[in-house]
Amino acid sequence: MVGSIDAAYEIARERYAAHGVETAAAVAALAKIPVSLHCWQGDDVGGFEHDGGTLGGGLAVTGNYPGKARTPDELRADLAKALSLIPGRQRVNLHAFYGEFGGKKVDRDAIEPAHFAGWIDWAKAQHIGLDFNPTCFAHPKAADGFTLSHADMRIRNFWIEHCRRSREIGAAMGKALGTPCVTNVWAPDGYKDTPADRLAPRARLAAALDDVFAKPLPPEHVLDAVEPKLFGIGTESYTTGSAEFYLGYCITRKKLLCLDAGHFHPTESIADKISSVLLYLPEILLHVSRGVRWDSDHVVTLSEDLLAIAREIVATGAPERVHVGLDYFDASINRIAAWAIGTRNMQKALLVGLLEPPRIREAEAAGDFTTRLAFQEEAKALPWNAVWDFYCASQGVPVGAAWLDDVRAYERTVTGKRT
Ligand code: RNT
Ligand code: ZN
Repeated sequence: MVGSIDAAYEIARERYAAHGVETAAAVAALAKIPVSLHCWQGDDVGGFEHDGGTLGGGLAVTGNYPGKARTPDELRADLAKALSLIPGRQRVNLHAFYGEFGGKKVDRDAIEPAHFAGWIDWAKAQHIGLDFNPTCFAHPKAADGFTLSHADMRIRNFWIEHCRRSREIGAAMGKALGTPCVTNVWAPDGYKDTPADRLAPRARLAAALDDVFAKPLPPEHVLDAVEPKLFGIGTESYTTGSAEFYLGYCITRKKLLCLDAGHFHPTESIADKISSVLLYLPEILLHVSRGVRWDSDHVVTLSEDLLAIAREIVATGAPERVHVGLDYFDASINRIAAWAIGTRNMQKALLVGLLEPPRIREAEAAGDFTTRLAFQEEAKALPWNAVWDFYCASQGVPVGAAWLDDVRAYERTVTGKRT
């Protein structure tokens, strides 16, 4: 097996070299792009508050595949298993309701870094960074569909306090782990049907966010991001935090804009947005996902859209300005497989972008669009998969579909035994 991987790589290396592409440089660059694995794929966006609350916020997880994580230790073990199947060093993205509250009722406006000490210790041991999110859903005070833009000041203040504390927790994570924690605010706020006043909730949201971000925190520890969405289940007609709202907010307040691939019109891709927003913002966050009809959160596949997104990240020439996170939840398949499939696909797409023949750009610069198209199409059939297999082998992770055997073994001994 190793012999054939090396032999295939050698042929691929030569083919790419003929196109002016150095495969070793592409692999080295890929190893430097972390992907943040969203913890919520492991337990169907359940969290550990255990108050039996419903998800809400326009989010829905479908499927009843056995074996979801029920405790922080189970979720960490499952994440570690997933990370062992993925080449390179990644990150893990947590939500506030994954804190460890020791069986006590700790409301969202009372969370503290101490509730995440177990996660920080674990991340240290895994040599990975953490990212974070306030959880502005699955809570009685979010039940009527509004949080940070709620008309009732008391409810607004509750969520402002939650988001403030979330930033402090993010900063504590970033400080402890020596890598900035991207802390992303997404508020589900919106109306099912046509609003009479579209402006007032947006004015309240802007003011609430200004309160959330009032305290300066060191960017070496925490990076603030905010996430727009076009619509959700139950917020089909209006979301307070629309794309234009947050684009303006980010540019004027110097925040990271989070582009979620499933948060725009169904045929709209975020690939084309990356270069535009990076003209005005130093850094952005992506929630890589896959929209299917009304759902914005299917497992990421190696689609044309994903390839376009990854290609644009690379084409910026500064992939470190784009923080790559995943955001999907599928409860109908093995959840560890869902992580492995989506993350490996993200990486494959990045690799294809990194292996792009320079001839394509050169042709464009010369006004030769015939050659541009010809080589764009030729590039699709270059043997990037041999480079990918080589990368996996060199990182000591399963090559090809062999990762699924690991998932099945873990299923037999661990997740399949959960009831
Ligand atoms: C919801 C947003 C948000 C959530 C997670 C759980 O539409 O995409 O990012 O998916 O925070
Ligand atoms: Zn998202």
